[in-house]
Amino acid sequence: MLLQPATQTTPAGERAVAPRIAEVRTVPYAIPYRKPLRFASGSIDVADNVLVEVVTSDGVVGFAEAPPRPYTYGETQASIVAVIEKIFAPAIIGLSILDREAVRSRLARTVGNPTAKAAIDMAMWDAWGKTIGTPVHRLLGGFTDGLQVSHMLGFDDPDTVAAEAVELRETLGISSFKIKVGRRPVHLDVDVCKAVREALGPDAELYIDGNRGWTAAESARALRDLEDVGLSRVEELCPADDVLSRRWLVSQCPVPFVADESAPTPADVTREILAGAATAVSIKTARTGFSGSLRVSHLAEGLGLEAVIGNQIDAQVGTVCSLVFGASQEITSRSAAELSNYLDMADDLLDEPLFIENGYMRVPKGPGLGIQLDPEKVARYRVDL
Ligand code: MUC
Ligand code: MG
Repeated sequence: MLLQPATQTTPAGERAVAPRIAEVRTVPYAIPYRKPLRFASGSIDVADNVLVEVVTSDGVVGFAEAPPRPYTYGETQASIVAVIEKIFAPAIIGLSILDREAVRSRLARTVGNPTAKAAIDMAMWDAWGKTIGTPVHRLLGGFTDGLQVSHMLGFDDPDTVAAEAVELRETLGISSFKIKVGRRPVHLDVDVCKAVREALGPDAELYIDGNRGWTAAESARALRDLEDVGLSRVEELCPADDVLSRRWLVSQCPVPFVADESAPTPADVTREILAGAATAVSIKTARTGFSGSLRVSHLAEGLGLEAVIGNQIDAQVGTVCSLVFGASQEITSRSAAELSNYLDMADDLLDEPLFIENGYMRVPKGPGLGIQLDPEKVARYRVDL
């Protein structure tokens, strides 16, 4: 369905024309991981994501993707497709591509479904950037041209994890690593962290993420046992719902304690920080899009918190969204960003793969997100035909 463009009057009184949202398409696809990632709350063997395309009344196609994480947010590939097709698309078709806040408000009538909402938001930004020939990175703030990369290391034995870290440093120059811990005896994870530190030496940045897998007492023991490893921060070691014990843990934690899945929205961040349940935040564009991530990063800035660009185990489209956003803001550019887990996938959808040089990833230069899909790959990996 082609709609008439939305006619708006600019403050200067000129007539300006903004395209409307004509169609919202979903393309579920599946690409296996060469090396599955295992962590305390789940594991990933296949990227069963949903590509979301927002088509404007001018025929411009903006896109982004939604990665389902059932064990964290309750979304599945099928639920993302269904909520977009049945609820979200009908609620926003006909609005201007610039009506991002109105779209956000209409989607917010439905609780949950964070990655479905985020992908629509980011696809709208991509469509607008393409419409006016400008990179989204510049529309968001354009702070710097790229980010230092941090890699997430999943569960394995100490030697294997250490060898993976060494290889990534030697081949791509990555020197920041997040080690997954939790839900297994503390000493196993302590051994992994010590092996990685020993293999990389003192200059590498190491931090850990428990995905709520330990109790507060186990976490406190791990922090003591890891004192010599020199961690720069720790993330979600125990559940935020263990309200008093989490506060007890955070009050004795010698490094920033990152809220990730416990604080995906500005309201959650406010609650968790004021409750003493965290002292830093993870921002994931996969769940807050660009419009929500701006809110969280500005809130973090106002509160004086470290804000780290996290990885929802994104494929390359999602990785570019994290990169574009992270490099657009000063606060998120200060820390290495978790951008590299797409490396573990067997293939991807972009016509030109992303690359990391000297541990650094540069923002693509083209309009919108600055990337193109390879139509042959989209056709090969889509699972709905
Ligand atoms: C992380 O930082 O927790 C694991 C599950 C998920 O949703 O994100 C990842 C990484
Ligand atoms: Mg995390």
